[in-house]
Amino acid sequence: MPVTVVLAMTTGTAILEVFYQAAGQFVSLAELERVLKLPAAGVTAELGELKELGYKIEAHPHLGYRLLETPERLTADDIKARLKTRVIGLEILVFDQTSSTNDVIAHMATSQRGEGIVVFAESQTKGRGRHGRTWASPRGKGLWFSVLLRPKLKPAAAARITVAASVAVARAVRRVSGLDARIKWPNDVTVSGKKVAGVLTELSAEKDEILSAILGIGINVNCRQEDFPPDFSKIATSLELEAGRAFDRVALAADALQALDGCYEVAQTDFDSIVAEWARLSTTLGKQLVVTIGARRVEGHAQALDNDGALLLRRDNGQVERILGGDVVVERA
Ligand code: BT5
Repeated sequence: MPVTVVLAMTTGTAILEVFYQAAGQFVSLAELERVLKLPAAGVTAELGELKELGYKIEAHPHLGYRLLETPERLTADDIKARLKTRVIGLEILVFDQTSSTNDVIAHMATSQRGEGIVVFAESQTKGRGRHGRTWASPRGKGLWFSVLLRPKLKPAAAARITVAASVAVARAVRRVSGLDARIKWPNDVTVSGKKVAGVLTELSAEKDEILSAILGIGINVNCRQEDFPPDFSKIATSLELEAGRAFDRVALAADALQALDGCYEVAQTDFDSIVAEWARLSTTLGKQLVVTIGARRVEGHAQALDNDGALLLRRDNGQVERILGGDVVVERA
């Protein structure tokens, strides 16, 4: 039986939640005392801690307090304060540095821990992509995180998770930045044809059951060209490079987790609607593709995604091939 642990909200989360709900307006000391269940001295001590973390809070003798500015720093309290999710992000951890956030979650997955825990890292020393490729994770410039999932899906349908996550990331990037984020099958989110985010789903399955799915997501937020290896200029980009301005990573993290929470649920119950959104955002669908799967090369027309999240490729001889994973080498109209 999976165990779900519902954690109590920390005071930091609660106080920020009050400020976000107030949307820039003043909140009285009495209201803060009531919500936080703390005496005035306790409230001011909490406010002092937030200020030390870089939050700019204005104090007014009659009106109370209001939040003016948040720091450029990922904290679990702040991300949680902005979330209203069902599963994802019930517990959030932020590490300064780790090998790979997928490894941290893999370690947790072996226990009976319930799904939804999210681990972020400001930097990864061994960030990875698929097939052992390296994922560049410059410190403080992006969102590098992993989520523990225990989907009620057959292992054969695990690709649904990657599809749902790509849709969620594209949706969040579009909403927060206004950029025209698209999805390149199977796991890239792109802007202007360059990769702005990648998804890595790692599965642990037994017989016909998924024990855990570790969903790793990397989003290049405020990376500059010099933060990437030199050979990335043609393949990789970031929200800042595309929009010409920096973005609030905490806001994007919360938006991405919120979108993920919705897409993850729908992926298990009504995958067709995820596929419909994927199709609207896809750069792959309807194109003539060359896909490499290990040493194999398959050429054909990208027709659709099936119910398991596999790509249906119609070859020149009319045969339709189901493809799970692989790399698209060329996309032609
Ligand atoms: C991916 O693999 O796109 C999956 C990336 C998942 C990264 C997250 S970060 C949090 C979690 N922890 C991890 O260790 N991983 C996950 P793939 O499709 O194989 O693409 C890898 C290729 O993308 C590399 O070979 C590079 O060419 C390119 N690449 C590497 N770093 C990049 C970056 N930051 N932005 C854009 N492209 C990158």
